[in-house]
Amino acid sequence: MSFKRFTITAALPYANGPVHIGHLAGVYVPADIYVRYMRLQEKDVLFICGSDELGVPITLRAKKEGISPQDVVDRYHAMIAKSFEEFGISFDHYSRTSSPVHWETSSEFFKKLYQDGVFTEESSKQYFDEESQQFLADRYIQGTCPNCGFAAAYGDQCEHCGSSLSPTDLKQPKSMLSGKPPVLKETKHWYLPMDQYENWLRKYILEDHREWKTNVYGQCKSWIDQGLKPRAMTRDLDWGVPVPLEEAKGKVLYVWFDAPIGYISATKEWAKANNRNWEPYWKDSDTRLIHFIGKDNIVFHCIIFPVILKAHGDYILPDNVPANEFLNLEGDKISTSRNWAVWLHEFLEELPGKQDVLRYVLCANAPETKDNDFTWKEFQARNNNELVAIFGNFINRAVVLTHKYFDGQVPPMGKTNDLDTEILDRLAEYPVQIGGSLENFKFREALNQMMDVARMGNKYLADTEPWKVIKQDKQRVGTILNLSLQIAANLSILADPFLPRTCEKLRAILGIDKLKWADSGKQNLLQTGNQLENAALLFEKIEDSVVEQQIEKLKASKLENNPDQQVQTRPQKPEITFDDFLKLDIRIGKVVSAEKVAKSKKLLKLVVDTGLEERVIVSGIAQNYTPEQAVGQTVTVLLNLMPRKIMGIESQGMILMAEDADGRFGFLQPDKEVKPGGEVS
Ligand code: B3M
Ligand code: ZN
Repeated sequence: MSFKRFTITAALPYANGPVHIGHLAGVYVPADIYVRYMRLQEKDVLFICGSDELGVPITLRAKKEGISPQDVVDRYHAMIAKSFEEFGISFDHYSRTSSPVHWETSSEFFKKLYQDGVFTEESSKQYFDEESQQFLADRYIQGTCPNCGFAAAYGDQCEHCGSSLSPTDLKQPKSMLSGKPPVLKETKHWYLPMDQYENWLRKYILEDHREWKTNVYGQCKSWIDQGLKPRAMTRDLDWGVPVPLEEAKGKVLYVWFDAPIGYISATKEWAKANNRNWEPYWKDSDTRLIHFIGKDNIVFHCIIFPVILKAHGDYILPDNVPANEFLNLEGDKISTSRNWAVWLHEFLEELPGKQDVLRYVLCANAPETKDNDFTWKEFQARNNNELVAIFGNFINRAVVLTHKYFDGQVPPMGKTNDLDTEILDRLAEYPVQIGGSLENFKFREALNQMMDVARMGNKYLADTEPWKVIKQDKQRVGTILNLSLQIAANLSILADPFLPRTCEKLRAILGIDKLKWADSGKQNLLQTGNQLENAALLFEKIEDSVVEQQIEKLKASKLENNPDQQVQTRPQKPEITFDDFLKLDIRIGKVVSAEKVAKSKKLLKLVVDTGLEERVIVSGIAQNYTPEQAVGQTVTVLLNLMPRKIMGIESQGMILMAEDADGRFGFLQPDKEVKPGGEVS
């Protein structure tokens, strides 16, 4: 089937934190590459996204930071939108689910389904906090895990043993709002009867969309084969779109009901701002709807949202959902709470101008079929060995030689030999190959093919050696350079979806406007006599010190965010012998001076009088003590801990701190004065 227009969506990121490289690699870079490619093909394509600003994830963050949910979403929406813009993620519209159009649209959607009798109504007993007079979301209940005995498991999951739970599975449940045991109370909700759509889903996905990526198809199949259960589309919560029913006062739409509808609301906003009609993009059967998402969102986009759309009846269905797996960081799962991430706003500050490098590395190593790992060493290697040594080097040589021998003017293409013809034939094939890979969502493969064009150019220059030929045959050199520059002009099209900023620079150097995909493969993109600008370096080498600094920063984050410190009433560690204990040299010390560690929120650099000498110790207490408050404090020091480098500073020992389950945090101090050097035993 040939489609007339394309509605491309990228998952709406929760506005409860900034975005990191995992988001970019999994969703936004592939979506943007695809969209840019479609635009180069002059397709009617609409690229939609926005911030997901409702639901429990937002209220949890607000509670943690002690601010209102509105403040949370205002802060992070602005931050996220800016990061996307900086990385060239070229949305036609970036909206937010707190927008009035969205509230109206999702509310109308619910009403229509309700009026058509789609929902089933069910009452069930759920945990209620009598003190704060509200029902508790799963994440607001903590208790003891029935499987492993961990005391701080959540109502939906135990983060200690990983098992997924229901709130009523927890032993000794406690409300996180009041700290009191919650009571079970009857509440009514509106359910989407997923079970009734099982056969329809089997046909829609398992029969009609066998072409979906195997990871996506497999997950859908296993969900369907397990048997689908009705799912509540409403929640007892005070942050969300109110359920538009008299009898549902105080309830809101489930965030996974309203969020995908956010794509539609955003389309309406875009249409209004651009004087266009939104409806064809969602209702005409010749529109192709594609959702770019991460693997944790597959069930919502492939199963629940399509059921909602189908139940409504007026809408087209997703035609493909090219979900990616996850990106890990330096061998560990990316985690917001442990601050184990490369945050985009920090990357922009610390590695300015390197947006395309990150886009490149994340695409080259995208978690398309399995989880992948991002390492700073690989980032450096791909920049230096690929972008600098292949892409940048080829362009630079072609342009510099043209300046040297032809005053920067494109020389005429003379008679071609067999090698030239072979190169030109190959050049003509690349757009088809690359386009084919892109259309199949094989972005890594497409990137590699694009780089093959640059590799071919480099090899051509190495084989033809214009710097030698110039001595006897300037005309031949003209042909070689013309051909090389035509390859460069082709790259300005073929690389554009991947490296948009670089291609803008490249076009400026070549003195050409943005071309179309249909132009690529041709050998006459540059006119003879066309004046080139001076060669500007497209990429620069990244030194060891730059990536080492990033690695150090991550190491420091690991030390600061030792998960053991965050766990409440952690079970006892394995027994040790008395001799083990005697190995520890613990003494009383006094803080002589203190200062903040640059680029760290949590670290202070302390100089401590240990009775033996004054030592530098780096300690993760900056969020609890200012340097002024730390100076003069009596502290307990583990003296004989092997020195470690933290953020480039050698730390000689460790200050022992006490922290309880409520987050109270303080120095360990003797109740009578003990002088520095006093031993703890
Ligand atoms: N905000 C979940 C996530 O960020 C969710 C996606 C919504 S897409 C409609 O993983
Ligand atoms: Zn457990």
